[in-house]
Amino acid sequence: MRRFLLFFLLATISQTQSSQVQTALMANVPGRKTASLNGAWHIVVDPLESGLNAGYYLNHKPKDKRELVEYDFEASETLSVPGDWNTQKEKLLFYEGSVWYEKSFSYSRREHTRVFVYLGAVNYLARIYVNGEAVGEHEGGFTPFDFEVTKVLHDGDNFLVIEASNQRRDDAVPALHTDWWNYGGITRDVVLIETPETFIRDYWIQLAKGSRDQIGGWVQLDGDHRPQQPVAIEIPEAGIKTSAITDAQGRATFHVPAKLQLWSPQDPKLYDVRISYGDDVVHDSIGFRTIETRGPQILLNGEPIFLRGISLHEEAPIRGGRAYSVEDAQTLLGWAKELGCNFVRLAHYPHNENEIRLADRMGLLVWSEIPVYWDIAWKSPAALANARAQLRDMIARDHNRAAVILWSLSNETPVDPDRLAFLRTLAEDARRLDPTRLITSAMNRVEDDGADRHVLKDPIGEFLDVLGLNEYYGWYYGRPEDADRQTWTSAYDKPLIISEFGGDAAYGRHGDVATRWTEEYQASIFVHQRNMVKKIPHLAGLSPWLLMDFRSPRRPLPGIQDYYNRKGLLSNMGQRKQAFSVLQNFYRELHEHEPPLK
Ligand code: GCB
Repeated sequence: MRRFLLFFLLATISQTQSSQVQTALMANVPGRKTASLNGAWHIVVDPLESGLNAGYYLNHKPKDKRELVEYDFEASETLSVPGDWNTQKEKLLFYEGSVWYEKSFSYSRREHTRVFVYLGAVNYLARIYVNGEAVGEHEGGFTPFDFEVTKVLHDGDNFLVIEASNQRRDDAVPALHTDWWNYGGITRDVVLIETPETFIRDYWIQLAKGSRDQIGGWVQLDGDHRPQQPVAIEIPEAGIKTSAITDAQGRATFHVPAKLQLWSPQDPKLYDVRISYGDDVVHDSIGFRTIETRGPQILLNGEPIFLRGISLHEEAPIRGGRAYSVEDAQTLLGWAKELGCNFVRLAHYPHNENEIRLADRMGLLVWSEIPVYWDIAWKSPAALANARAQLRDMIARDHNRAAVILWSLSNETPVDPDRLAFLRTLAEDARRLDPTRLITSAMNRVEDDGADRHVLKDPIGEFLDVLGLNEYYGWYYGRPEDADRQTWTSAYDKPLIISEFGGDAAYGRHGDVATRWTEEYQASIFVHQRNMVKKIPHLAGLSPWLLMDFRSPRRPLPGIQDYYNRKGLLSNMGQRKQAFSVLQNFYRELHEHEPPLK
């Protein structure tokens, strides 16, 4: 036993030493030379996490008939990657714990190249091993990460083992309670990326802050030869061609005058942008627009805009489970368009990159959020470090997307000094990492100033640009018609978005407007919310709760919820409830009153 313990300790130490910590993300993976590792992976379900001690990552086969080895990936069942495990195998629907994934593949690296393994997302904790060597560990279920594997890859046969765990913890982000399914596993694409020895890791190419005719930005190289190197940026359609030299850290900054057709929901113009350093050439499709606030207004390209939005989870229509494909995103965002939206709130965590890129092409403005949801261990330095890393990576992945206008730091968090300090740190980070976009949070604590008068005074409002307010008149409190009498103001001269309202209805369940769970009741909530929000003086947008029904363990009511939150305007099978057309008509009305595009 002692000897075994010593072996285990040594194994753990050597793993930690060789393991990498995630640093700056690699931008624009779809625009690089990649080899997909998607498909069938062998799995071992490991509720007691014995695989770490037993060395599953070694993918060991018995040397002879005497040797005791108690796992065998090759003979084990498979799961499809990308995809959550909960909806692929019935026995795993409620599973929370560890699953080991294994994929064998053959690879031959070209000379003078480097190779990275890139994962779009693993929920929640991931430990990555290549050919039995630990290469890295990542925490956070919705942000991508990459690790270099150049030295551990063999020419020919290789294997990748990933331990994924969706065990909830009170110091994790999110912590123990959420109103969504804790879908576990490798939920987004896995690819190998081959790059030159020194290559373009990341770049920022957007309009310079406060300008509509200057592009400002930087290109970051990675590799031994990164200082004093020339990099070039070209936008052929706009006649732009410029170059810059990297500094000692490998970063080249540039500033260039540009006459551009600006991106907007009416005209989501994207330019082909070519970024090059020697033989390393990356193409991206980038839109250019400005976003700012003036008092209670949000200005897009200098003009006030009202955000006609809808909230949505990243849940697959019809098939169910975590959405991951472009087709999933097309269905979801297509419905948002049919509803008359120019805006989507992607709740409550960063969604797949393919969805943001589609929003860029479709002209949908995006609110993107990290899962600082309800109660978090506000005093825990580990929780703060984790939230900061998730914020950093959300911004890093999407900082060239014109569609994204709002970074959201949190949803419905309690008003308390520790939380204030926590969120202040996140706000400072967001401003430093991206001074061009707006910062928001969805809040739900208001003070009453007499009957039916509500004032949003949450102290985090001080450091946000846009205030999000979730309220559930007619569902969690009051009756739908009570909403008509409610007034909402805020203590800040800032734009206000009603970032959630709504109520549950099971598709096809009918009754009178006073009967809960019916389509009529839900539609009545939307009718009265419309009456109410029309009177809010600082209102800059809406993102009602929500586009489509989604799975939640908090919603067990048989025959109605069956473990789905039924606040969707569409059922999870894509059937429209009555409230869909109530909101659609309201958005048509609002659209007709919009000033014409200049
Ligand atoms: C909320 C939460 C959201 C829930 C929703 C509900 O306030 O922000 O995550 O799903 O209410 O249905 O209760």
